[in-house]
Amino acid sequence: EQEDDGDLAVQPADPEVARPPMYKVVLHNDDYTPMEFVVEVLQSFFLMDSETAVQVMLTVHTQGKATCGIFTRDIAETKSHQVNQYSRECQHPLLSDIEAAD
Ligand code: TYC
Repeated sequence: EQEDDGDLAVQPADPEVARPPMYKVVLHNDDYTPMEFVVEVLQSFFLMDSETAVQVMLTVHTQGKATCGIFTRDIAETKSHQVNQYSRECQHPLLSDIEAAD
């Protein structure tokens, strides 16, 4: 008699099945947060070197917003919340949010 492994026991080879939806953490410009504070936030929460952090900060300053990193939804939400909470604690109006990357 033939043994039936069943289709459910086999993981599909399609890589789309294993890839979770990704989210960008987006930083927004404002008129009051000091540039040095934004650079510090980018270095500490997104592990950027100082040159990259200055570049991203200047992109936000001139374009209005920029992506700080791309993560799974839970990580993106946590990073954005941490940035907003730390900025509020330091009494700066700096804000981030998340956007679907795809
Ligand atoms: N526009 C701010 C200033 O001139 C600097 C700034 C950059 C603020 C990036 C927020 O996400 C930001 N001091």
